[in-house]
Amino acid sequence: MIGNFHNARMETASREEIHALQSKRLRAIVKHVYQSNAIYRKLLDDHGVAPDDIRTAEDVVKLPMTNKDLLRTSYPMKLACVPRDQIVEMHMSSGSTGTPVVMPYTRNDLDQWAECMARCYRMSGARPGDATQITPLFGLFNGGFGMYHGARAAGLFVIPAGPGNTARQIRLAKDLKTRVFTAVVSYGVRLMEVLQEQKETLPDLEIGIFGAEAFSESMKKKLSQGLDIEVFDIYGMTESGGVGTLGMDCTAHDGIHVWEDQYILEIIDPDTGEAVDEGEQGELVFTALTREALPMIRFCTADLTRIVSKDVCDCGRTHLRIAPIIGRRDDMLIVKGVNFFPKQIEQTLLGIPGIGNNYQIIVEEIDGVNDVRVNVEAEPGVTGYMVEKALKEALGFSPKGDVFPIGHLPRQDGKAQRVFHRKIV
Ligand code: DLL
Repeated sequence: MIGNFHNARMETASREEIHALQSKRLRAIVKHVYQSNAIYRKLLDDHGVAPDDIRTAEDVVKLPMTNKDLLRTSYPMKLACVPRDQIVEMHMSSGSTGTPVVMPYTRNDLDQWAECMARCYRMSGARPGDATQITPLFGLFNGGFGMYHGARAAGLFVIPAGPGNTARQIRLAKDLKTRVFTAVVSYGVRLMEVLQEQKETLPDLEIGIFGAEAFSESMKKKLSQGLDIEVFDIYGMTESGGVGTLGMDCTAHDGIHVWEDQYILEIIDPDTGEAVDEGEQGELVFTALTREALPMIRFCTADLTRIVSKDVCDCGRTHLRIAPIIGRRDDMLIVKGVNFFPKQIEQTLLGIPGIGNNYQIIVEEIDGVNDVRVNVEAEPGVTGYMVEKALKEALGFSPKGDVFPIGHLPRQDGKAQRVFHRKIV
């Protein structure tokens, strides 16, 4: 299976070539951050490492790790590594708590983002001229603009729809013959639900590019069957430079290809900071090799995954593949001694016939002890007992299950909030 490429030479470069490029770029980026930013310089000095200590890609482990806190304490742009007049765009993630994270871009950074994102589009089978409906928010969230910059670079026909107004989205998709639909996962689900309610189909739609949220295999299957399209799992974050920068799965659907000429990837044990054995699950840490305005060095993402393979893929790409993101480290729930991620609940719920796509996980703390309640939408006939039984089989304990009619639970246009914490006194 030979895929569609945006940059065939780079996407199929030998691993030796990628390694040589990573080494060269790592040397350059470490010099860049050291020379241009006092906070980075102090971080490296305190860690006892100088730019000249960095020779090859493996030397990345000599560098200090960074995380969201560093970005927050240097709000808004104290960590920027270029003069202000070189900054041409910014995006921001607010997260659920605290100071937001601001990510500035130079012109070259926008090209870098567009390159990564264009590779993702072409990898999905999107071709120049394809009508591409972009539904993530165009704003501080990186989703809309990233998909836009990439679509321009890939020569696609951009429909900058933004989120919401699903009836209008359907009309646009029909009238303009949308072939590629991009969305945060839960908005893809919304589109499917409204089409089903209206007994409508979108015959021209062939490709769905979804991400930004935990994405279970059951949900991928449901979306691909419900919309009759091929579904892709796209990954990226504000700190890496936005959607698509960290890659997407290809038509072989055997892991997310991470653009290794642009990022060095490590998978670490979050407790010790040491590398896990290859193939083991851990926290993804990346170093941005080519960004100028604010390249993150050894950024601890809190996202958990594992390396699937470094072999050449059936699609011809040589860039390593990681498993779909399991969840964020801080999303892990511990209830009655059992550790689990919201995605496991989703996977289980979707296995129950008649169950809807919208659910809430309520973690109730009573006297310091956690209990969990799952609210889920379902067709008539599905009972709380059925939900509790399925969850007990999957998780080993039985959360309370409350079933609501389809359409009853609240929905959001952006990322869906799935987990709610309540303290009961
Ligand atoms: O969510 C970027 C994005 C936009 C990706 C649109 C895909 C589509 P942030 O708002 O900074 O950026 O959130 C980044 O979202 O650390 C993950 O925890 C989660 N995330 C992103 N993509 C996926 C995915 C965008 N494919 C955070 N699967 C990341 C699971 C994802 N989680």
